Amino acid sequence: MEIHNFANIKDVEAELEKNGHLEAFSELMVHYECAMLEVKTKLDVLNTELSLHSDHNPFESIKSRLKKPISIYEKLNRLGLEFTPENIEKTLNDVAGIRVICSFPNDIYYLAECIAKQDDIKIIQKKDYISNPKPNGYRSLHLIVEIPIFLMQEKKNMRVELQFRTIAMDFWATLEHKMKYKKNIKNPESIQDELYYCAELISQLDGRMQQIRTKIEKEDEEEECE
Ligand code: 0O2
Repeated sequence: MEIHNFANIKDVEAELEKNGHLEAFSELMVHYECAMLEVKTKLDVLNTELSLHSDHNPFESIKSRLKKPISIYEKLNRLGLEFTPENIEKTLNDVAGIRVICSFPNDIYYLAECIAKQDDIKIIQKKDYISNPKPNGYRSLHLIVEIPIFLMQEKKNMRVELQFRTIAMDFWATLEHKMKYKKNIKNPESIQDELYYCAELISQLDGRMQQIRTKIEKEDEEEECE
């Protein structure tokens, strides 16, 4: 298979055009966009409904993104696969991605449970990097979900990657991601150790914030009973 170093989106489009895949690729991207919208709406509905029953929203913000064509190409390339719409759909789970930033760790599991219970959603994969953090300290809950989208002529199941994190986990992951690309680091081991240490501190903070919130909720419940 030919390996290209695409400089920009125009090069990727030219490659797809050359192989007669551009139209199917564009259509597939629209389908992923629709699936992302469906999942995002479900989360917004849950957030609105849950805020009725408690004094805070379970999530602070949602970010969604479609994987860039160049990143899709590179991932297929790493897997030794050709850049075709069929391979994208068959192999990749993270073309459509949603990141949900929650206030407290318990909100993450509660929201994920609410999503998993919905009967038009199928959980394809669950990776709990909160209970089992990555060796570098990375924490988040990852779900791959399958959701139907209703198009003019057909109903189609699409996969979307969902990442749930607390504000604190997102703070760490965002900065770590930025620093990952820094080349020529003089002492990589000690940097890794430092980042791991920060991840542990952040996890302790999340735990303490959760304890404070649970305490406040208990006090509120006791007051209501009086
Ligand atoms: P981007 O730009 O965020 O999309 P797979 O996707 O299954 O082939 P993997 O590594 O098994 O690959 O998937 P996993 O573990 O579910 O992680 C995928 C995504 O989680 C990454 O996407 C990151 O967004 C995030 N992630 C995983 N590990 C780390 C980490 O150590 N640090 C940070 N900051 N983020 C992490 P991409 O495609 O790498 O990037």
